[in-house]
Amino acid sequence: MYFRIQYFNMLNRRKFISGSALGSVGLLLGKEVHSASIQGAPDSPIVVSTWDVGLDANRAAWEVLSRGGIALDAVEQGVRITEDSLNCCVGLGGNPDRDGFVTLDACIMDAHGNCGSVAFLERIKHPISVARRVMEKTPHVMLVGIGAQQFALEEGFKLESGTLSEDAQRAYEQWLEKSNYRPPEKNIENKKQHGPFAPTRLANGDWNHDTIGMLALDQQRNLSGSCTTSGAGFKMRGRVGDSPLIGSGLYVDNEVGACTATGQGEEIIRIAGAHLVVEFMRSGLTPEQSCKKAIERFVKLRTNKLAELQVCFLAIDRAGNFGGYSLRPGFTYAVRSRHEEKIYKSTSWFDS
Ligand code: SD4
Repeated sequence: MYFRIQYFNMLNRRKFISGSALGSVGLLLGKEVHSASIQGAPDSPIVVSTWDVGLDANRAAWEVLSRGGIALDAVEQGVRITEDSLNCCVGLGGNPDRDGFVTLDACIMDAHGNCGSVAFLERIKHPISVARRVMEKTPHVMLVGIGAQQFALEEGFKLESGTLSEDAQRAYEQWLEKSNYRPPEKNIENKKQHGPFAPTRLANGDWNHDTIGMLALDQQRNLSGSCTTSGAGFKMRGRVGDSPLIGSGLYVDNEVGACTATGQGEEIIRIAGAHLVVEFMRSGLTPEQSCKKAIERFVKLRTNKLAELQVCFLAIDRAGNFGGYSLRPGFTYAVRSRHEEKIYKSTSWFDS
Protein backbone atom coordinates (compact mmCIF):
# COMPACT_ATOMS: atom_id res chain seq x y z
CA MET A 1 0.00 0.00 0.00
CA TYR A 2 2.81 2.36 1.05
CA PHE A 3 4.61 1.58 -2.17
CA ARG A 4 1.52 2.33 -4.17
CA ILE A 5 1.05 5.72 -2.53
CA GLN A 6 4.71 6.56 -3.08
CA TYR A 7 4.43 5.49 -6.67
CA PHE A 8 1.34 7.56 -7.17
CA ASN A 9 3.09 10.61 -5.69
CA MET A 10 5.97 10.01 -8.01
CA LEU A 11 3.59 9.92 -10.95
CA ASN A 12 2.06 13.18 -9.83
CA ARG A 13 5.49 14.79 -9.66
CA ARG A 14 6.31 13.51 -13.12
CA LYS A 15 3.03 14.81 -14.39
CA PHE A 16 3.86 18.23 -12.98
CA ILE A 17 7.23 18.23 -14.72
CA SER A 18 5.56 17.11 -17.93
CA GLY A 19 2.89 19.81 -17.71
CA SER A 20 5.38 22.60 -17.13
CA ALA A 21 7.77 21.39 -19.80
CA LEU A 22 5.02 21.45 -22.38
CA GLY A 23 3.25 24.46 -21.00
CA SER A 24 3.72 26.64 -24.01
CA VAL A 25 2.78 26.32 -27.63
CA GLY A 26 5.74 25.53 -29.81
CA LEU A 27 6.94 23.51 -32.72
CA LEU A 28 8.53 20.12 -32.13
CA LEU A 29 9.62 17.86 -34.96
CA GLY A 30 7.29 19.80 -37.20
CA LYS A 31 4.33 18.98 -35.03
CA GLU A 32 2.61 21.50 -32.84
CA VAL A 33 2.74 20.91 -29.10
CA HIS A 34 0.03 22.43 -27.03
CA SER A 35 -1.28 22.34 -23.52
CA ALA A 36 -4.81 23.65 -23.92
CA SER A 37 -7.75 22.67 -26.06
CA ILE A 38 -7.53 24.16 -29.51
CA GLN A 39 -10.29 26.44 -30.64
CA GLY A 40 -12.28 25.14 -33.54
CA ALA A 41 -13.71 27.33 -36.24
CA PRO A 42 -17.31 28.41 -35.69
CA ASP A 43 -17.64 29.11 -39.41
CA SER A 44 -16.20 25.83 -40.65
CA PRO A 45 -16.86 22.13 -40.52
CA ILE A 46 -13.99 20.25 -38.96
CA VAL A 47 -12.64 16.71 -38.84
CA VAL A 48 -10.08 15.29 -36.40
CA SER A 49 -8.58 11.84 -36.37
CA THR A 50 -5.99 9.81 -34.54
CA TRP A 51 -2.33 9.38 -35.50
CA ASP A 52 -0.50 10.67 -38.57
CA VAL A 53 -2.52 8.40 -40.88
CA GLY A 54 -5.40 10.71 -40.00
CA LEU A 55 -4.04 13.27 -42.45
CA ASP A 56 -5.02 11.23 -45.53
CA ALA A 57 -8.25 10.04 -43.95
CA ASN A 58 -9.18 13.64 -43.10
CA ARG A 59 -8.72 14.63 -46.73
CA ALA A 60 -11.39 12.14 -47.79
CA ALA A 61 -13.67 13.29 -44.97
CA TRP A 62 -13.06 16.91 -45.92
CA GLU A 63 -14.23 16.18 -49.49
CA VAL A 64 -17.59 15.34 -47.98
CA LEU A 65 -17.71 18.14 -45.36
CA SER A 66 -16.55 20.94 -47.64
CA ARG A 67 -19.34 20.13 -50.08
CA GLY A 68 -21.89 20.51 -47.29
CA GLY A 69 -22.14 16.75 -46.72
CA ILE A 70 -23.10 15.20 -43.41
CA ALA A 71 -20.64 14.21 -40.69
CA LEU A 72 -21.78 10.58 -40.80
CA ASP A 73 -20.75 10.24 -44.45
CA ALA A 74 -17.50 12.06 -43.73
CA VAL A 75 -16.40 9.74 -40.93
CA GLU A 76 -17.25 6.66 -42.99
CA GLN A 77 -15.53 7.87 -46.18
CA GLY A 78 -12.56 9.15 -44.21
CA VAL A 79 -11.55 5.95 -42.45
CA ARG A 80 -12.27 3.82 -45.53
CA ILE A 81 -9.11 5.39 -46.98
CA THR A 82 -7.11 4.01 -44.06
CA GLU A 83 -8.82 0.61 -44.23
CA ASP A 84 -7.89 0.51 -47.93
CA SER A 85 -4.26 1.38 -47.55
CA LEU A 86 -1.86 -1.52 -47.83
CA ASN A 87 0.73 0.68 -46.16
CA CYS A 88 -1.33 0.74 -43.03
CA CYS A 89 -2.18 -1.78 -40.34
CA VAL A 90 -5.80 -0.72 -39.85
CA GLY A 91 -7.67 -2.99 -42.27
CA LEU A 92 -6.87 -6.32 -43.88
CA GLY A 93 -3.21 -5.24 -44.18
CA GLY A 94 -2.94 -5.39 -40.39
CA ASN A 95 -1.14 -7.86 -38.17
CA PRO A 96 -2.91 -11.18 -37.61
CA ASP A 97 -3.95 -12.81 -34.36
CA ARG A 98 -1.71 -15.52 -32.89
CA ASP A 99 -3.31 -18.13 -35.16
CA GLY A 100 -2.41 -16.10 -38.26
CA PHE A 101 -5.81 -14.55 -39.09
CA VAL A 102 -6.55 -10.82 -39.43
CA THR A 103 -9.71 -9.97 -37.48
CA LEU A 104 -11.26 -6.52 -37.68
CA ASP A 105 -13.30 -4.36 -35.28
CA ALA A 106 -15.14 -1.12 -36.12
CA CYS A 107 -17.97 1.12 -35.01
CA ILE A 108 -19.78 4.25 -36.11
CA MET A 109 -22.12 6.67 -34.31
CA ASP A 110 -24.18 9.62 -35.53
CA ALA A 111 -25.65 12.79 -34.02
CA HIS A 112 -28.91 11.11 -33.02
CA GLY A 113 -27.60 8.26 -30.89
CA ASN A 114 -27.72 5.79 -33.78
CA CYS A 115 -24.80 3.42 -33.75
CA GLY A 116 -23.53 0.24 -35.37
CA SER A 117 -20.60 -2.04 -34.78
CA VAL A 118 -18.81 -5.17 -35.95
CA ALA A 119 -16.17 -7.20 -34.16
CA PHE A 120 -14.02 -10.24 -34.91
CA LEU A 121 -14.86 -9.77 -38.59
CA GLU A 122 -12.70 -11.63 -41.09
CA ARG A 123 -11.95 -11.20 -44.82
CA ILE A 124 -14.11 -8.11 -45.35
CA LYS A 125 -12.30 -5.00 -46.56
CA HIS A 126 -14.38 -2.22 -45.04
CA PRO A 127 -15.61 -3.08 -41.53
CA ILE A 128 -16.66 0.56 -41.02
CA SER A 129 -19.20 0.30 -43.83
CA VAL A 130 -20.50 -3.00 -42.45
CA ALA A 131 -20.89 -1.27 -39.07
CA ARG A 132 -22.92 1.47 -40.76
CA ARG A 133 -25.17 -1.14 -42.39
CA VAL A 134 -25.67 -2.81 -38.99
CA MET A 135 -26.76 0.60 -37.72
CA GLU A 136 -29.07 1.35 -40.62
CA LYS A 137 -30.42 -2.04 -41.64
CA THR A 138 -30.73 -4.15 -38.52
CA PRO A 139 -32.52 -3.77 -35.18
CA HIS A 140 -29.14 -4.40 -33.49
CA VAL A 141 -26.07 -2.40 -32.61
CA MET A 142 -23.38 -5.05 -32.86
CA LEU A 143 -22.67 -8.17 -34.93
CA VAL A 144 -19.61 -10.33 -34.41
CA GLY A 145 -17.58 -13.06 -36.10
CA ILE A 146 -19.19 -15.35 -38.61
CA GLY A 147 -22.58 -13.65 -38.17
CA ALA A 148 -21.08 -10.26 -39.02
CA GLN A 149 -19.37 -11.77 -42.05
CA GLN A 150 -22.59 -13.46 -43.18
CA PHE A 151 -24.45 -10.14 -42.87
CA ALA A 152 -21.71 -8.36 -44.85
CA LEU A 153 -21.94 -10.92 -47.66
CA GLU A 154 -25.74 -10.60 -47.75
CA GLU A 155 -25.22 -6.85 -48.07
CA GLY A 156 -23.01 -7.35 -51.12
CA PHE A 157 -19.56 -7.00 -49.56
CA LYS A 158 -16.90 -9.18 -51.21
CA LEU A 159 -15.15 -12.01 -49.39
CA GLU A 160 -11.43 -11.25 -49.65
CA SER A 161 -8.68 -13.89 -49.82
CA GLY A 162 -7.46 -13.69 -46.25
CA THR A 163 -3.82 -13.65 -47.38
CA LEU A 164 -1.59 -11.63 -45.08
CA SER A 165 0.07 -8.48 -46.42
CA GLU A 166 3.85 -8.73 -46.88
CA ASP A 167 4.50 -6.60 -43.80
CA ALA A 168 2.09 -8.63 -41.70
CA GLN A 169 3.53 -11.94 -42.92
CA ARG A 170 7.02 -10.77 -42.00
CA ALA A 171 5.90 -9.55 -38.58
CA TYR A 172 3.99 -12.78 -37.92
CA GLU A 173 6.99 -14.94 -38.80
CA GLN A 174 9.12 -12.90 -36.39
CA TRP A 175 6.49 -13.21 -33.71
CA LEU A 176 6.28 -16.98 -34.18
CA GLU A 177 9.96 -17.30 -33.29
CA LYS A 178 9.10 -16.53 -29.68
CA SER A 179 5.30 -16.66 -29.67
CA ASN A 180 5.13 -14.09 -26.89
CA TYR A 181 1.83 -12.31 -26.55
CA ARG A 182 3.58 -9.01 -27.11
CA PRO A 183 4.96 -7.87 -30.43
CA PRO A 184 8.62 -8.79 -31.10
CA GLU A 185 11.18 -6.91 -29.04
CA LYS A 186 12.59 -5.62 -32.27
CA ASN A 187 12.65 -1.98 -31.48
CA ILE A 188 13.20 -1.55 -27.80
CA GLU A 189 13.43 2.25 -27.92
CA ASN A 190 10.16 2.47 -29.76
CA LYS A 191 8.46 0.14 -27.30
CA LYS A 192 9.83 2.07 -24.34
CA GLN A 193 8.23 5.17 -25.68
CA HIS A 194 4.92 3.81 -26.87
CA GLY A 195 4.35 0.64 -24.85
CA PRO A 196 3.15 -2.61 -26.39
CA PHE A 197 0.99 -0.67 -28.80
CA ALA A 198 4.02 0.78 -30.50
CA PRO A 199 3.52 1.58 -34.14
CA THR A 200 4.75 -1.12 -36.53
CA ARG A 201 7.71 -0.46 -38.81
CA LEU A 202 6.65 -1.16 -42.40
CA ALA A 203 8.93 -2.46 -45.15
CA ASN A 204 9.04 1.03 -46.69
CA GLY A 205 10.39 2.40 -43.41
CA ASP A 206 7.23 4.17 -42.28
CA TRP A 207 5.75 3.75 -38.80
CA ASN A 208 2.15 2.82 -38.63
CA HIS A 209 -0.70 2.18 -36.25
CA ASP A 210 -3.41 -0.42 -36.35
CA THR A 211 -6.29 1.91 -35.44
CA ILE A 212 -7.92 5.10 -36.61
CA GLY A 213 -10.64 7.02 -34.78
CA MET A 214 -12.29 9.99 -36.49
CA LEU A 215 -14.69 12.71 -35.27
CA ALA A 216 -16.41 15.23 -37.55
CA LEU A 217 -18.64 18.27 -37.16
CA ASP A 218 -20.54 19.23 -40.32
CA GLN A 219 -21.94 22.52 -41.60
CA GLN A 220 -25.26 21.84 -39.88
CA ARG A 221 -23.23 21.53 -36.66
CA ASN A 222 -23.95 17.83 -36.27
CA LEU A 223 -21.32 15.46 -34.94
CA SER A 224 -20.48 11.87 -35.89
CA GLY A 225 -17.61 9.50 -35.19
CA SER A 226 -16.00 6.30 -36.45
CA CYS A 227 -13.33 3.94 -35.22
CA THR A 228 -11.75 1.00 -37.06
CA THR A 229 -8.87 -1.36 -36.29
CA SER A 230 -7.19 -4.68 -36.87
CA GLY A 231 -6.73 -4.68 -33.09
CA ALA A 232 -3.75 -5.73 -31.07
CA GLY A 233 -1.25 -7.69 -33.17
CA PHE A 234 -0.89 -11.38 -32.22
CA LYS A 235 -3.84 -11.20 -29.87
CA MET A 236 -5.60 -14.34 -28.70
CA ARG A 237 -8.07 -15.63 -31.25
CA GLY A 238 -11.45 -14.08 -30.56
CA ARG A 239 -10.03 -11.11 -28.65
CA VAL A 240 -11.99 -7.88 -29.14
CA GLY A 241 -10.67 -4.50 -28.01
CA ASP A 242 -12.27 -1.15 -27.28
CA SER A 243 -12.53 0.06 -30.87
CA PRO A 244 -15.92 -1.49 -31.77
CA LEU A 245 -17.41 -0.79 -28.34
CA ILE A 246 -19.71 2.22 -28.21
CA GLY A 247 -18.70 4.09 -25.07
CA SER A 248 -15.14 2.76 -24.99
CA GLY A 249 -13.49 3.36 -28.38
CA LEU A 250 -16.06 5.91 -29.52
CA TYR A 251 -18.89 8.00 -28.19
CA VAL A 252 -20.92 10.86 -29.66
CA ASP A 253 -23.42 13.11 -27.89
CA ASN A 254 -24.55 15.88 -30.19
CA GLU A 255 -25.44 18.17 -27.30
CA VAL A 256 -21.95 17.91 -25.81
CA GLY A 257 -19.22 16.49 -28.03
CA ALA A 258 -17.53 13.31 -29.15
CA CYS A 259 -14.48 11.26 -28.24
CA THR A 260 -12.47 8.42 -29.71
CA ALA A 261 -9.74 6.35 -28.07
CA THR A 262 -6.64 4.47 -29.12
CA GLY A 263 -4.05 2.42 -27.26
CA GLN A 264 -4.45 -0.67 -25.16
CA GLY A 265 -8.09 -1.61 -25.60
CA GLU A 266 -8.40 -3.61 -22.39
CA GLU A 267 -7.47 -0.50 -20.40
CA ILE A 268 -9.83 1.77 -22.33
CA ILE A 269 -12.73 -0.64 -21.80
CA ARG A 270 -12.02 -0.71 -18.06
CA ILE A 271 -12.96 2.96 -17.71
CA ALA A 272 -15.50 3.14 -20.58
CA GLY A 273 -13.08 5.75 -21.86
CA ALA A 274 -14.84 7.62 -24.68
CA HIS A 275 -18.09 7.96 -22.76
CA LEU A 276 -16.20 9.14 -19.69
CA VAL A 277 -14.50 11.90 -21.70
CA VAL A 278 -17.84 13.07 -23.13
CA GLU A 279 -19.30 13.18 -19.63
CA PHE A 280 -16.38 15.34 -18.48
CA MET A 281 -17.12 17.71 -21.36
CA ARG A 282 -20.76 17.76 -20.27
CA SER A 283 -19.60 19.00 -16.88
CA GLY A 284 -17.98 22.01 -18.55
CA LEU A 285 -14.39 20.92 -19.14
CA THR A 286 -12.67 21.56 -22.46
CA PRO A 287 -11.94 18.60 -24.76
CA GLU A 288 -8.30 18.42 -23.67
CA GLN A 289 -9.11 18.80 -19.97
CA SER A 290 -11.68 16.03 -20.35
CA CYS A 291 -9.19 13.69 -22.04
CA LYS A 292 -6.68 14.45 -19.32
CA LYS A 293 -9.17 13.76 -16.56
CA ALA A 294 -9.99 10.38 -18.08
CA ILE A 295 -6.26 9.54 -18.16
CA GLU A 296 -6.03 10.59 -14.50
CA ARG A 297 -8.93 8.26 -13.69
CA PHE A 298 -7.08 5.49 -15.47
CA VAL A 299 -3.78 6.22 -13.71
CA LYS A 300 -5.50 6.10 -10.33
CA LEU A 301 -7.14 2.79 -11.14
CA ARG A 302 -4.04 1.14 -12.60
CA THR A 303 -1.26 2.87 -10.66
CA ASN A 304 0.97 -0.18 -10.33
CA LYS A 305 0.35 -1.46 -13.85
CA LEU A 306 1.31 1.54 -15.93
CA ALA A 307 4.64 0.28 -17.23
CA GLU A 308 4.52 -0.06 -21.00
CA LEU A 309 0.84 0.86 -21.28
CA GLN A 310 -0.40 3.49 -23.67
CA VAL A 311 -3.90 5.00 -23.64
CA CYS A 312 -4.86 8.04 -25.74
CA PHE A 313 -8.01 10.11 -26.14
CA LEU A 314 -9.05 12.62 -28.79
CA ALA A 315 -12.16 14.77 -28.29
CA ILE A 316 -14.15 17.53 -29.96
CA ASP A 317 -16.97 19.60 -28.52
CA ARG A 318 -20.10 20.79 -30.28
CA ALA A 319 -18.47 24.15 -31.03
CA GLY A 320 -15.63 22.40 -32.86
CA ASN A 321 -12.98 22.92 -30.18
CA PHE A 322 -10.72 19.89 -29.97
CA GLY A 323 -7.93 18.40 -27.89
CA GLY A 324 -6.13 15.18 -27.05
CA TYR A 325 -4.24 13.68 -24.15
CA SER A 326 -2.33 10.45 -23.68
CA LEU A 327 -0.66 8.48 -20.93
CA ARG A 328 2.78 8.66 -22.51
CA PRO A 329 4.27 10.79 -25.26
CA GLY A 330 3.94 9.85 -28.92
CA PHE A 331 0.23 10.34 -29.53
CA THR A 332 -0.50 12.48 -32.57
CA TYR A 333 -3.73 13.50 -34.22
CA ALA A 334 -4.64 15.17 -37.50
CA VAL A 335 -7.00 18.11 -37.96
CA ARG A 336 -8.68 19.52 -41.06
CA SER A 337 -10.94 22.54 -41.30
CA ARG A 338 -11.27 25.49 -43.61
CA HIS A 339 -8.40 27.08 -41.69
CA GLU A 340 -5.90 24.32 -41.11
CA GLU A 341 -4.61 20.96 -42.14
CA LYS A 342 -2.09 19.72 -39.65
CA ILE A 343 -0.84 17.14 -37.24
CA TYR A 344 -0.82 17.94 -33.54
CA LYS A 345 1.26 16.20 -30.94
CA SER A 346 -0.76 15.68 -27.79
CA THR A 347 0.43 16.39 -24.29
CA SER A 348 0.81 13.41 -21.97
CA TRP A 349 0.87 12.29 -18.35
CA PHE A 350 4.44 10.94 -18.53
CA ASP A 351 7.04 13.22 -19.98
CA SER A 352 9.11 10.37 -21.44
C1 SD4 B 1 -7.26 -2.27 -29.59
N1 SD4 B 1 -7.36 0.10 -29.24
O1 SD4 B 1 -7.66 -3.17 -30.32
C2 SD4 B 1 -6.96 -0.90 -30.18
C3 SD4 B 1 -5.51 -0.84 -30.55
C4 SD4 B 1 -4.99 0.53 -30.88
O2 SD4 B 1 -3.24 1.80 -31.75
O3 SD4 B 1 -5.62 1.55 -30.68
N2 SD4 B 1 -3.78 0.62 -31.40
O4 SD4 B 1 -7.01 -2.44 -28.40
